[in-house]
Amino acid sequence: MAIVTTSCPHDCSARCLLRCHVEEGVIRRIDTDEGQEPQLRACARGRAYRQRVYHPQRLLQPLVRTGERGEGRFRAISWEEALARVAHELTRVKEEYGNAAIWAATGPGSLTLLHSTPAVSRRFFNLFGGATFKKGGMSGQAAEDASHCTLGVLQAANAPEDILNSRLILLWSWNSAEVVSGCNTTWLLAQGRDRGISVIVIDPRLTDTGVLADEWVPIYPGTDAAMMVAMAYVMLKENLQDQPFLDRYTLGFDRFRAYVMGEEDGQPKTAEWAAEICGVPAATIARLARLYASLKPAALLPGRGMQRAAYGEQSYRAAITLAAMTGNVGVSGGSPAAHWTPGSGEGARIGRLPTGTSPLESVFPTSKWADALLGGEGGYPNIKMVYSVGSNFLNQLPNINKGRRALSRPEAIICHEQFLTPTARFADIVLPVTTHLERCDICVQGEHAIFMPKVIEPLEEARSDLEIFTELAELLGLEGYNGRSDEEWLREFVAGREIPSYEELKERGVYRFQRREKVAFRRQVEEGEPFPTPSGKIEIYSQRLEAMGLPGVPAIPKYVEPWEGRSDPLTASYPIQLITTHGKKTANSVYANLPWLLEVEPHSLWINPLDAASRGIEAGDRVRVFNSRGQTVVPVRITERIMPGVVSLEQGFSYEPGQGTVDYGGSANVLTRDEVTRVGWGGTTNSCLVQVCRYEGEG
Ligand SMILES: Nc1nc2c(c(=O)[nH]1)N[C@H]1C(S)=C(S)[C@@H](COP(=O)(O)OP(=O)(O)OC[C@H]3O[C@@H](n4cnc5c(=O)[nH]c(N)nc54)[C@H](O)[C@@H]3O)O[C@H]1N2
Ligand SMILES: Nc1nc2c(c(=O)[nH]1)N[C@H]1C(S)=C(S)[C@@H](COP(=O)(O)OP(=O)(O)OC[C@H]3O[C@@H](n4cnc5c(=O)[nH]c(N)nc54)[C@H](O)[C@@H]3O)O[C@H]1N2
Ligand SMILES: [Mo]
Repeated sequence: MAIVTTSCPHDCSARCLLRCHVEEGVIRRIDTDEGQEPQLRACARGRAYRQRVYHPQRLLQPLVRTGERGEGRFRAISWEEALARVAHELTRVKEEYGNAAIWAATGPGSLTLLHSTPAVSRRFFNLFGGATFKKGGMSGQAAEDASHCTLGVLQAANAPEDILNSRLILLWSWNSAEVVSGCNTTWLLAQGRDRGISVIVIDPRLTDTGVLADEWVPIYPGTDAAMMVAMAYVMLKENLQDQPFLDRYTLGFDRFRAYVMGEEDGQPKTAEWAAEICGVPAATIARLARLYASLKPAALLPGRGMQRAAYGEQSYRAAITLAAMTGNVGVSGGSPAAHWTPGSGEGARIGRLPTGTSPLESVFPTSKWADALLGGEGGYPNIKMVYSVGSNFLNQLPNINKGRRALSRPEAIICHEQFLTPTARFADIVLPVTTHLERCDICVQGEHAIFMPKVIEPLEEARSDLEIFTELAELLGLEGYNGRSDEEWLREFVAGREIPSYEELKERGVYRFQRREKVAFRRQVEEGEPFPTPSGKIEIYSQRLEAMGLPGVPAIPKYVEPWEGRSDPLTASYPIQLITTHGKKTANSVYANLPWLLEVEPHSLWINPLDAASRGIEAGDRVRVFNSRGQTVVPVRITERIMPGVVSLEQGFSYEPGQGTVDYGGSANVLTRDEVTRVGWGGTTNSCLVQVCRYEGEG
């Protein structure tokens, strides 16, 4: 049996090592790195990949719709016919309505250097004369906007292993034991804990990361900025802040102080004030403030759940401010508390498929895609055709019931997919795509690159997105889309870069880059280099935000009361806050159909025993979770691992529509609101009120 090493291409923020045991062209088993530490050890999802490649529901032939949109009735057609139809529709819509009428719905299905779903589509549509793209991330948009206006960069963090130099780690909305963020983050965390570093988790749920920590601090969703501002109050009141650091490196701290002390609005932001809002006892807030200000160096590591919310910018701005107040920016063992995702910013070390530039600037906010298709509202481009590649937007973007209505509008919907996802079911033509195991590629993340050889031949008629667009480009007479073999591209990506040679990468399988800078902003703090902001300082007061003058976006970090939070009048009908999380069984909507992974933990709604009891909900029940936008029926898990007043549901599971607005698949987005954060149009799925009741069956 041959052992072939590769990795995964999906959107989970890690690139680990998979070892495929192949016999006569068939994968028999997949395991992972068992070598020297630090390993690139894969999770259960990667190791279960055999079940995904050979899944009985894999799409292996081009399909054309025969039933109504969404019904799921299709007939197989030849590639020749399928591509001719797609080319015809592209030409027709372009001629009748112009390129902006095409929504190129690209998603993160594959995030590698060559077969990248966003890159292959952008390259195609840029040659074709442009298309409309969605704008504003679901992932970390508000965090990025906050980091950019405060620190001048979209992302920044110390090297992952630097947490071992910390004395205190505050994992704020961060669940690295389940939500992957680099290969070894949790392994490092476990080592840190064993060395006696204090680890504290602040999260409405006791996650697996919380289980590993010394302390779990439950907090109401959307209220983190209130707690952080109160920590600042305690520090100022007791004179615990690092004033020399603030004087030297920050801008506008006095204005923040005036807000915190109540000089601005008459309300001192005391621990008691925050306790009312966030549900964390005042004594705990004060204790954490003293701890963070005294135990140094300390790393406040923010996750993204708290910013995928109304006014999500504020929690990150407040976190960065606390990091500055405690002098933890630019020091080993500290953390700037900025947005961070491993794997970005590494592009310069190795090439990738060039996308060219768009001849057209046409966008709408990601969460507003249904409004754009429904037309009228918002002045969005008038969409007549949807072309989806590596995206499951109907299931993954908010307000599925509105989305479903919107999908009756376009004249044509085309989808490249591996499975008949909720989105693909609405397509007119579905084109079957290979998995990464059936094509060759390279992936990069953080400090390493992994060569991804073709492990097996493509199953039946599946083709790569790149092949599909190459053929379409030929049919449409577009020149210059692709004149190279996959291997020629990969050679070009490696040539003249840090990796010595293509052959060496192929031979070794994994290449570890030289680590560049271990401590973010070290030069700014040690050598006096300016921060990359307009003032050269950490902008606690941001002139840029002031100039924008957006409602709910003050120029200094403040707690801004969220919509669909605990004080919203909507609580009269929908009294419970729903958070929809990323989980260990899935990478967004990928893997949600693998039986092996459901054995890890069944899909369920988490609810506190108090909330269950007051509703007559018992273990083993199914519940109906609902609000004005929709309802979903799911099994319940009654557990003290979630605080009262909050329920949680892992996102990614497939929409299975019943009558009206009901879903039986436990799909989170039948409930979520299609609203965006103010600065950069980020997702706000965690600002969502619901009611829960026992499911008694229909009728
Ligand atoms: N296994 C796995 N890994 C993944 C992914 C995946 O689907 N599966 N997805 C990848 C992608 S695309 C992304 S964008 C990232 C997402 O990474 P994150 O956004 O960080 O992940 P989430 O699970 O949404 O949120 C993290 C934690 O925040 C908590 N939380 C929610 N709301 C609040 C709040 O208001 N305050 C506080 N303090 N905590 C809150 C949640 O309970 C959760 O435990 O993960 C990446 N990694
Ligand atoms: N309620 C709620 N909703 C959320 C979130 C949340 O926290 N709460 N998180 C959001 C976040 S952060 C993200 S990033 C989005 C992600 O949501 P999407 O952008 O829709 O991405 P995925 O769910 O990763 O879906 C990728 C699709 O690509 C397909 N695919 C995989 N490989 C390939 C390939 O090589 N080619 C092609 N053509 N297709 C391929 C997969 O089968 C899958 O259907 O979800 C968002 N949705
Ligand atoms: Mo994401």
